[in-house]
Amino acid sequence: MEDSLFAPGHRACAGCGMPTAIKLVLDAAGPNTIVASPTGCLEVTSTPFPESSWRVPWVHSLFENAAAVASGVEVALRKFKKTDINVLVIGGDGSTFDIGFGAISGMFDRGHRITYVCYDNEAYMNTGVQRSASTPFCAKTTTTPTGKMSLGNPRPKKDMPAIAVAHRVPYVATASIAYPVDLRRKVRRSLSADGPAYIQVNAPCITGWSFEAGDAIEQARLAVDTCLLPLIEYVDGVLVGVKKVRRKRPVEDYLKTQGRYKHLFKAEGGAEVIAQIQAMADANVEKYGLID
Ligand SMILES: Cc1ncc(C[n+]2csc(CCOP(=O)(O)OP(=O)(O)O)c2C)c(N)n1
Ligand SMILES: [Mg+2]
Repeated sequence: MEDSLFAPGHRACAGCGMPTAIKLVLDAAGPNTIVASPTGCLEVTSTPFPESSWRVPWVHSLFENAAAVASGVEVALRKFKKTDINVLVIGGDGSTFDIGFGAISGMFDRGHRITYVCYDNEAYMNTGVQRSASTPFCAKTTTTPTGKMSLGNPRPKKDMPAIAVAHRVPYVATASIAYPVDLRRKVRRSLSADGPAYIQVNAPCITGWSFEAGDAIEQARLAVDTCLLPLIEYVDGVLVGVKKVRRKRPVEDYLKTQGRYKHLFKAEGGAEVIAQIQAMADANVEKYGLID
């Protein structure tokens, strides 16, 4: 990884899935790339002053406006006829699903040639594992604690890819660090789209999800193999790509390996919740044709 555009020496937790996602995205985009990132784990761990892991030009925005900052960069490049430079936003789920959502919607609507990559660790990790709209149903976070009164997050995960498709942008995809060839291909394809693109990369968080050290890739693979994370691809609003699941695994295989779901195997009502989560996975199979 010495020649990676995302240099080693960053301060992400040992075993974090995010740096792998960032390396794969930058590898695919290449050196002719400018990145804007909102506040979050990526920003704080990759740029402890005066050091930086970024080997491409990188700008830190506010939490809520990375898509607006990138929009300005893209317009300036177009004005100067520098149309061979990729403009990326790489941000967490908190800024993508919640706090920067308005700026993203505007970026999509104005039609900028920008690929927006969300590294999705399913909570506000940098500030201490608070729930975001990306947090899955009944996962434990510090703002959705578990106990007699609660089995964790009461809401299902917001369907951001569907919201991106609803903006009629030319390219939308989900991706996984467990499928690097697929991920890199999707980034390249997004960059040749004639307009905004959205790619959501599942990025397991060892601290917030609480799994065995060294298991980030395995966690990412289990999310796909249980059908909780469909790997899908839309071009001009049409579903053109679905990664088929050869051997579907029960959701318990995923849930039981993570501390954030531990309560479901002990508390009253936990079995019903697991059945509900299984039904969500089964609905994905139906909706996207995940199994041949
Ligand atoms: C407007 C605003 N609200 C809240 C914060 C505090 N804050 C900084 S990072 C962060 C969490 C980021 O979550 P996410 O985008 O999911 O990235 P992660 O840390 O999980 O990688 C929060 C709440 C902020 N910087 N600005
Ligand atoms: Mg997050």
